[in-house]
Amino acid sequence: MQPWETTATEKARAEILGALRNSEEAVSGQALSQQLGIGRNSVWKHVQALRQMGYEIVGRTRQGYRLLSVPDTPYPYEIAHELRTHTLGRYAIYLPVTGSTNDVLRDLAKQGAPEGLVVVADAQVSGRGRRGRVWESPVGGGLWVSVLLRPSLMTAQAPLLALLGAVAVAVAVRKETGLDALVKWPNDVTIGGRKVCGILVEMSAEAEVIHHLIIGIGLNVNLRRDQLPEEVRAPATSVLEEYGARVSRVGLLRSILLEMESRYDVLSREGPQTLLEEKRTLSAVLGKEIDVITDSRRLRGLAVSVEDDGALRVRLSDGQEQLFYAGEVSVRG
Ligand code: BT5
Repeated sequence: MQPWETTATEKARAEILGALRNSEEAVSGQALSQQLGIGRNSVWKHVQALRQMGYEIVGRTRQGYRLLSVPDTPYPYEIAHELRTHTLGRYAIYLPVTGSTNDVLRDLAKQGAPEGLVVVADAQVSGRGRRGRVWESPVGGGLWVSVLLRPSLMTAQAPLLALLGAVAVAVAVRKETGLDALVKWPNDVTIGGRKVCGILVEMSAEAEVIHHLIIGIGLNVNLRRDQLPEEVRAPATSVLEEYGARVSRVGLLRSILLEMESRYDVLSREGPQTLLEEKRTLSAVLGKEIDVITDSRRLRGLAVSVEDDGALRVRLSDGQEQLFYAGEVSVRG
């Protein structure tokens, strides 16, 4: 049995939840026991375990069990419920706390895990940004998620998948909340000029061919700004802070997976044009005066366009145009 495969215990719990969700009336222990082919005592144990996980299930003698509420925790059962994707999120692993979801998924990818496998954690103790930077991942209100892809693309096209992640998050946030989420080149999602999400793409490749690619998404959902350390607080925000109310993390995750998948299908079939067009309409930087910070320099100019390979074209103060493939951007004024 592979670590990403559903265990018999998980299957039984998913079936119990399915039966309770589908029924307006209480479902008897006897009926569940028959449906699952297990004893009533085992049913009761599963129900107890589900309660501990935050499911509110009432049970009365002779009346049976009734599901009153479900937790907003990205358990695989919750992700799978009404998930409309064909591949992404069909297998999912939930961890209350881990080092980095990208690391967990990389190890599973090496063991042959299937495309679409999702690892999601409630907290990360060594969440990473790019170039060894720290990604703050406190418990409870974030979506710290990694998605495994096995694209037939060349390594040079990997930045397109970071873009795909950012566009999918921005669109999902817009659809779920109506907030004006934008994509900030190269890999952030911002709301009102503040960073709400960062994307970290890591891959394993050989001779220009990608073996697997991991899209790591860090999205501040139901976090208050004061749950983040002071040094990242000012330029950061969360969906909660902008929307003014909590939103379903699980619902948002399902929506992100769906938006990712539809764009991934189009990208694989038709190439990057549609994605790049969409990125242009969602861009937080195009047409703006910006500073571009690369390893060695800080340059000032006007963000003119995003090229087909994902590069940012900037018209510098001296009128010259330059392409940037990596770096940081800060929008001025
Ligand atoms: C990123 O890096 O923005 C990519 C972040 C990716 C995080 C996900 S979570 C799931 C998966 N597992 C991981 O270990 N990582 C991925 P970068 O562009 O380098 O930005 C990092 C900078 O963002 C930091 O130096 C801080 O300034 C800021 N920052 C850190 N935590 C933040 C947070 N929670 N919200 C907003 N900004 C934050």
